Amino acid sequence: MRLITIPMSHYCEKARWGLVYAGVAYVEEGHLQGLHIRVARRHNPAGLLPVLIDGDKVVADSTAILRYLDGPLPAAQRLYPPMIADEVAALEEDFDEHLGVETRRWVYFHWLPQSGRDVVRVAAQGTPRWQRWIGPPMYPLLRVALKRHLAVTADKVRHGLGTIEQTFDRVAARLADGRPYLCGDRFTAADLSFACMASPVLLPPEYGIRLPALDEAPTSARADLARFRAHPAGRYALDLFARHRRVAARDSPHDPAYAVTPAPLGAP
Ligand SMILES: N[C@@H](CCC(=O)N[C@@H](CS)C(=O)NCC(=O)O)C(=O)O
Repeated sequence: MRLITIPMSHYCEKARWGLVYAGVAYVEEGHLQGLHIRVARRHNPAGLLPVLIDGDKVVADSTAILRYLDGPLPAAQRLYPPMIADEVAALEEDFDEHLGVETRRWVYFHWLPQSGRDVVRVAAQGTPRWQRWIGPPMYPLLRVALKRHLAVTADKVRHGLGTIEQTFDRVAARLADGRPYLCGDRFTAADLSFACMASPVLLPPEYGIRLPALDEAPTSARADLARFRAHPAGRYALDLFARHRRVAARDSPHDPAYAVTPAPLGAP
């Protein structure tokens, strides 16, 4: 299978995690944001990534990809267990459509003012050499385009922080009865999606590309990062990454010059 991504995207991380979880061999084809458009539109009229290509099948959207991969899995491993499928789907939809949109806006708000070299070094991991080369000089343009495209304004980010906090509080409240996972006693697409959609405000070390450590993050972002990491829901998401995000080293888009030590494999 081929997974076409914007490597930094948390929706693409969701698809990547799904592929590794399903034990499927795949090759990732990453594109720097802005330079993804032509290839994305070729497969998905909406121009959004991730897109999974399996022979002549084209599956666009991270949720559709997880569902596609889930079909053949043994019952005990399914991310959408039939008995609780509606509950899982409702949580996943909420995380994707609200939490994920606001964590993405938040991350761009803090990272876009950084230097093109620093941003592209992270964002262009796993992209073609020419994109890594052209990224820094085209960054001033990219910054303006992304800011406008994603409506990255101080007001919206302030409002979005409220959405992130409320979602984290709801997740913590769900877990407060001692259940091991959001929908009970097994790992589902709701957990996977929460961990991915929360990842921009947590920067988990097991993410599919190397994300900056706390002391490499912009100063303006550090207080929020520390607060979300310490929140019970943030700790939960970080723990999901540590225990459930298996690393497929061969297919990972890590740039060797910016490599991360793979996390130990956790039990599913
Ligand atoms: N609902 C979609 C959202 C995908 C999405 O928003 N992808 C972003 C990357 S974070 C993208 O492709 N943006 C490019 C664009 O808007 O042109 C999914 O779950 O796959």
